[in-house]
Amino acid sequence: MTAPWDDWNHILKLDPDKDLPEGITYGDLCATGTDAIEVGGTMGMTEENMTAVIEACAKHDVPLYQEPSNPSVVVETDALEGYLVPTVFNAGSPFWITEAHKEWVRIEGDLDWERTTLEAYIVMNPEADVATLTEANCDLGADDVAAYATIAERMFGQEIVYVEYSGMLGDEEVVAAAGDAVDESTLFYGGGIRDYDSAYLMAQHADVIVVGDLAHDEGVEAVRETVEAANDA
Ligand code: 1GP
Repeated sequence: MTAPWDDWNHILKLDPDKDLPEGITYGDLCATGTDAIEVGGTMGMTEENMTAVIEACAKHDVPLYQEPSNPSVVVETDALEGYLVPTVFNAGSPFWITEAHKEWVRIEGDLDWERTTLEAYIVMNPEADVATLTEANCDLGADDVAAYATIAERMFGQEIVYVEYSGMLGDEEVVAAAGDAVDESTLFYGGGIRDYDSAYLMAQHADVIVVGDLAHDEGVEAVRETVEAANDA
């Protein structure tokens, strides 16, 4: 069985709580050559702002996924290819490992399982909102991260392992160790990719690089460069 992300190199993650640069539209960002758009963020998420971005991107020809940060912001729409749902392996609070997910199922009953896939996050930037919120233990060496990646794949059967440095460029040694550790899982890397070189560096170790803030800070050309690097690596 192949999954869509087996063929991806690049994801553009759009944060509904952040503006786009002046003169840039969601359509422009969808046309950067990225393999998929993920709509998600940590702070300020609502069903309304999620829906607005999903609707704006749905008009364009690019696979569209929601990354819901908690059950109350899930948008049910056929415009989405699916839901990529974080579970934070190194969270200090169990809410972000399984409890949020339990609440989602308790409230909704059966989910759309065919379109719902977990992302096994390893959160590495202690300054990032996601680290604070989930009380993540970011004091991890490359060996810890590799071991988390291994248990995600081998013990927990995760299709996607996500090394998350949101807001800063990661330690190459750590990302390389995660890349070496996974065999069948797809390794996502996100954090601090700002240009061709940083994208190329991380794309050498990860299967898929995730670019976030750059789209909100710089716009289309900068994102396009990262797509090119992801495809070159
Ligand atoms: C955030 O991994 C993504 O969830 C991307 O990080 O915003 O730092 O690019 P940046």
